[in-house]
Amino acid sequence: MPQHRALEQWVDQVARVTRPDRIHWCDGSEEEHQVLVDGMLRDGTLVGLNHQRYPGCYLHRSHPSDVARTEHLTFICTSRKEDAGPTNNWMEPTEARARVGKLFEGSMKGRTMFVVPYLMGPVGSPYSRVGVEITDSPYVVVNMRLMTRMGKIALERLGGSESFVRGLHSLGDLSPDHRFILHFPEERLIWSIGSGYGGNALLGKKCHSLRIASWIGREEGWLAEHTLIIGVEDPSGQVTYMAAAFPSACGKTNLAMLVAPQVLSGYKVWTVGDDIAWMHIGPDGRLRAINPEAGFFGVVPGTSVKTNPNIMAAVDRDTIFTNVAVTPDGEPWWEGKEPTPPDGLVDWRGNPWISVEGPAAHPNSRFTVAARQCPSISPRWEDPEGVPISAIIFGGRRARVAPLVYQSYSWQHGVFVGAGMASETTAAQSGAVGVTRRDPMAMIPFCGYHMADYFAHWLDMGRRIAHPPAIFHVNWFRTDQNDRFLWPGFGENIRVLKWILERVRGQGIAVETPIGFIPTPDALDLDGLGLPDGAADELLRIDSDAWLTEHAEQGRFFDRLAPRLPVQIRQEHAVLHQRLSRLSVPVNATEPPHTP
Ligand code: SAT
Ligand code: MN
Repeated sequence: MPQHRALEQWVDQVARVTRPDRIHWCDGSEEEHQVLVDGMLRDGTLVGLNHQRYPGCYLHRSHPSDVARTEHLTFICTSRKEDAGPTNNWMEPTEARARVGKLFEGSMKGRTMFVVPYLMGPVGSPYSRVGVEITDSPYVVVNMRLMTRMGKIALERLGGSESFVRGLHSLGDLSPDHRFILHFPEERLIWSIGSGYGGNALLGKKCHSLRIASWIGREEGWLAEHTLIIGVEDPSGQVTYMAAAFPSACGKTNLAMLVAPQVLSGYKVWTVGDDIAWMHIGPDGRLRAINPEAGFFGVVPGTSVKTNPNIMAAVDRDTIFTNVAVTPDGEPWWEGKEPTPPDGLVDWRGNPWISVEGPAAHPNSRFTVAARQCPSISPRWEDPEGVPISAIIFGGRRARVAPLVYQSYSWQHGVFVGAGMASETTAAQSGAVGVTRRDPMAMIPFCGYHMADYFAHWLDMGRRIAHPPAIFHVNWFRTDQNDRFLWPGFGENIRVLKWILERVRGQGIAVETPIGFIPTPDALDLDGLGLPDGAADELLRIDSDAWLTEHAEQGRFFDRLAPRLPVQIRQEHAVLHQRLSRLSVPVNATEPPHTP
């Protein structure tokens, strides 16, 4: 199939080192998919599920030590250490090649090497990019087929160009001691060995579309962000597009597919993307977002017809489940699917489930499904020009500090709000769960360069966008004194989106506070929600002591980024401190300041 010299040379060179038994160039066809699936069913890599109820669905059980991204084994290999910055692990490129290159020697012996050309972004979009992943995992190939535009279509787009991201992946021996996920942004190169899981192995996703793309985006003047993209349709039929950044496993997929409750059924959310956005300044001076992905790799536990009916309707066919439990009828099962677990479950490791030993499905178990199967998919999700973004929303899990929603005063202040973000960790990354970590723009694990330069790039983008989006912060996870969530979340989040929509149109009541514009409790449409007395006030309360502590923690984080930290971030940080010692002043329907 290939007639591409640079690509062929690279494939030959990799084959000489990794020594596979066979090389297969993937075309992305249905026949190829079936052959791969049949092979994996034979060797146990995939387990068939109940094909009456779940046609075309399969289960994959990953190695029990390989169930999430391993950030401590993820490296940025820039020639200068300071370009990777203090928040990334760094390895010197020559050392990285020597150390990890050894692990690739003969790593594909006895296996097939798959060459997987893929396109990130809609076919025909000027913003889309080609990558090629070489992998010895057929599970990776079938996932890449769902998550990207894979095969022939990508080679056609590549044509004779040598400009593609190279990704080399091998399962190696799957041992965490021999696991490395390396990025060489200057060479547009990714090396990943020792993991078959999600973001470690599907190299088009976090490795290419965020770590490498963020580097390219800074060079070329665009943004590669860890954000969902939605269109919010109001009762008049007007659709306003928003991008929202949350750390992994904080509900991006659910927000991207939100279904409004009956009282607000005039509002509809259209899904453009659930995880990543590439945003360019369009000819119209607006920020235009495309979803580089073609599928969803979402967290399964907690998903039900109540929390996300759209994804439930999507994952009942042609879906790959990873690390879920199985019922005796061969149906996939996970915590939160139904209130009571059925008898006779087999757990994610493949053993009879014993509840005291932990959940039946792994907390980071995932579904992989084509985006087009989602009933809420936007008619414009493959618009080659992207959708115009009117609001950027940052968010995280904060039990106490952050209010339900607030709006920044300007682009610069909004960049500071994103830079000051923090969230409590989840099962999406290995390590302790529930620990607060600073996670600016939800990009800490995914920014391929120095975080201070990243803030500078955001500030610079603001100067260049004629009509910049307004910037907000939300927190669905605020709890009361008894650690109970104050906000019901899920479909009810439309109430917050509605206020955001009003604000970007210059409407919506807000009060000016030290941290930004906050809605008055009456400005939020809480009709029919039945929040307990005082809950709305508590959700919107700013606890100045907690904020002063937060301010100090932000300061310690910013200190780590000095001396590259942009002066504007320092200024905003200082101004926040001044404002925290002032009283709130009520204002009415203030036009949000749109100029940076
Ligand atoms: O495994 S992934 O990194 O792709 C999923 C996530 O953490 O968002
Ligand atoms: Mn993510």
